[in-house]
Amino acid sequence: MEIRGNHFLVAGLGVSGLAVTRFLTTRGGRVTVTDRRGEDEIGDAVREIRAMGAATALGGHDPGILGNAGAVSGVILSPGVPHTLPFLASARDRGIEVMGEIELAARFIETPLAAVTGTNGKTTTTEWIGEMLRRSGRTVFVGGNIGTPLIGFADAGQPAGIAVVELSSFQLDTIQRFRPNVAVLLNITADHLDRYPDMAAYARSKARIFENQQEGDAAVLNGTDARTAALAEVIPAGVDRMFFRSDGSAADAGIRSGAKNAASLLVIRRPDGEELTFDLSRSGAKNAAPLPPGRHNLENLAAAALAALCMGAVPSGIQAAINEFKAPDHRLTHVATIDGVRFYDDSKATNVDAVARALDAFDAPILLIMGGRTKGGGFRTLADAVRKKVKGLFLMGEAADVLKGDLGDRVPTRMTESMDEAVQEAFRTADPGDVVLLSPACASFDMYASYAQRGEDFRRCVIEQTPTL
Ligand code: UMA
Repeated sequence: MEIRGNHFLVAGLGVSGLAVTRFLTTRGGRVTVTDRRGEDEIGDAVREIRAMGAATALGGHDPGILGNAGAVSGVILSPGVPHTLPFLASARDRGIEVMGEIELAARFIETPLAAVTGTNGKTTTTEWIGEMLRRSGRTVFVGGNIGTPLIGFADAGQPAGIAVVELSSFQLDTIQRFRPNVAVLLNITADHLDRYPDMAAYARSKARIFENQQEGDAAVLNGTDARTAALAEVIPAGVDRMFFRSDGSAADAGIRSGAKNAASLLVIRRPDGEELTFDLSRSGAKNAAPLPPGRHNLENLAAAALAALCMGAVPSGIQAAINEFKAPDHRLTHVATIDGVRFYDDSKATNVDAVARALDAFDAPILLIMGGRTKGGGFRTLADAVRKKVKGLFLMGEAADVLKGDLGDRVPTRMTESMDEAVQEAFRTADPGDVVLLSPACASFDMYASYAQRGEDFRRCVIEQTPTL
């Protein structure tokens, strides 16, 4: 793909759009950036791209933009920009290539690459693969949907021997030739139904991670999740298929109870029949941190170990990464224990399945804080779990009424106006031994800039509950 002297339209000026503009302009490309937000709303990034020499068309995606911008040879989309917008249809009609940031990056990357997608667990698994490879002596770039966009890795001259990337369905929607050497599909449950017409369309988007794989590549799938396992049929012939499971039944990677059930083992069966076992007790580890809680994290671990082995990790590196891995923040993160009440921040749980997993991870009664901006699909699938595990429900944000309608008849429910009120009320209702859990099942954007900011606010509110002496 020729960049020098060609003109590109970059859609969306967030993290991806900024990185794409930098990549293209430093390689001699001409760039016009369009964003639905205006200059005032975007702020510094506009100055930054102008300093790079880019032109701007802000405050909307004018359908006439392709004509006004001069001959455009490619449109590069940020993941948050729907690939179905009218001005993109008109670009395609004119024979202009429309691709996402991941596709653009893939065209310039030669580094062996592992990619991870799924509704939940992507970040933990991606980080875990990275850690297993680092502990095996490899240099690794970890990024994509988390942290540094993949185009940033290309822009920096690919300064690592292996790339491990988290991919969202939005990013997979706009690939063409992107081909990971190892592709991991963790699970598929309801999410982003505000952007996809139905679950089938969302699942098709996820399955695109396999579509360009070739003989010698590997596909790692969740054998316990029926919707995911069924997608094995779309994997091209010749690609090595591997399944992981967390329910104890046979798989390429599975979990087995250890001696006297005292500890669990991760067991990986090599194609030649050899078994590799990894101790999950973390006993004897120098800097041992607790293993991230919940059955879903055993699945994430099994998937990560399979993918890391395929990318060249050694067993001792995997064991070291099991012993010392600290899960990323805002995922069932223990914040504090006050008067015997344990507080957990699970702000990243932005869909119903993530909340179901969180509820499953605790045996104690739960005071559950939910709410935010709905992503469509409703919350009724949580009704049974809420009835069994939840002692009180504290709702906030735009989705509070819908949540009340879907779950409010199951347990005592209170509508709250703020995180402060939700945390105070939950704490007031809790008994020693109970869990206060923020696991919202919603996006954060009605009240916060990100799920991380929401999690930090929860933490602040919890800390303020600590009695001063
Ligand atoms: N915009 C438009 N037109 C539109 C929609 C958005 O111009 O129709 C503009 C917005 O005004 C804004 C810009 O696009 O200025 C934002 O672009 P973006 O939403 O693609 O966000 P980025 O900042 O580029 O971040 C994206 C990912 N965001 C989304 O997919 C929504 C980040 O994932 C990712 O880390 C980053 O690229 C680097 O790859 C975040 C995310 O929430 C963490 N992902 C979702 C998830 O994990 O569930 C998919």
